[in-house]
Amino acid sequence: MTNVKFKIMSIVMAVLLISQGTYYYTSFNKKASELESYKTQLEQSQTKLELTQNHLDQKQIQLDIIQEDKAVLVNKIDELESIEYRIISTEKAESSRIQGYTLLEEHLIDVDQDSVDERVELYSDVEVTDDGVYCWDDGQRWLLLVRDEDQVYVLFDDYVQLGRLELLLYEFYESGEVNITTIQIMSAGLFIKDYALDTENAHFVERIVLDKRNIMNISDL
Ligand SMILES: [Ca+2]
Repeated sequence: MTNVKFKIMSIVMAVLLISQGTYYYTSFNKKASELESYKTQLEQSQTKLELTQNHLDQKQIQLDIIQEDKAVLVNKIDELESIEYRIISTEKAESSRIQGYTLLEEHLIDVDQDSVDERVELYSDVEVTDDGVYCWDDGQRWLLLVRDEDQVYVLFDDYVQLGRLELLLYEFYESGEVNITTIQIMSAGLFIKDYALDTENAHFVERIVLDKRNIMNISDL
């Protein structure tokens, strides 16, 4: 090989090496740039994911609250639907109604708030001796009346086996509304009923507050 040929070959080799070095350099820069871009996108995705997760958490909290509210409403509806009401209208007072009964309690109270007292009367057909001793049997009929002049509301008229009927009267401070509650205590049952007068419609509404039957009452009766 002549000296000239050797020089030419050297120049060609140098050009090839330089161009290949430039290629690798350019390729490396491109790879680093893409990597950086992907990393940035990943960080942005991570941020979006966290924001979305926070949003989901807040929605889940709202959903839990709504579900709790729904459960409360369902319970209230079930409770109201399970309440049994009975309408008690007035009837003409007949003395025969209380024949054979003994008056146990009597209360004068203005139930319908017309400034005239009604008479709340609790009777039982228990016999009383001349000495005033009550001869309680295994069971008696009990009668609870609200007497309004010549009309009566018969709130309770039933036989109570191995038990008694207790009467509670109470008045609401603000409205002055009077309610009557009976507690029927028996060896095999326990019943609480509440009576409120609907003055607009002139009838009582009986609501069963507690109804426990087929029980063995272990309290002292
Ligand atoms: Ca009255």
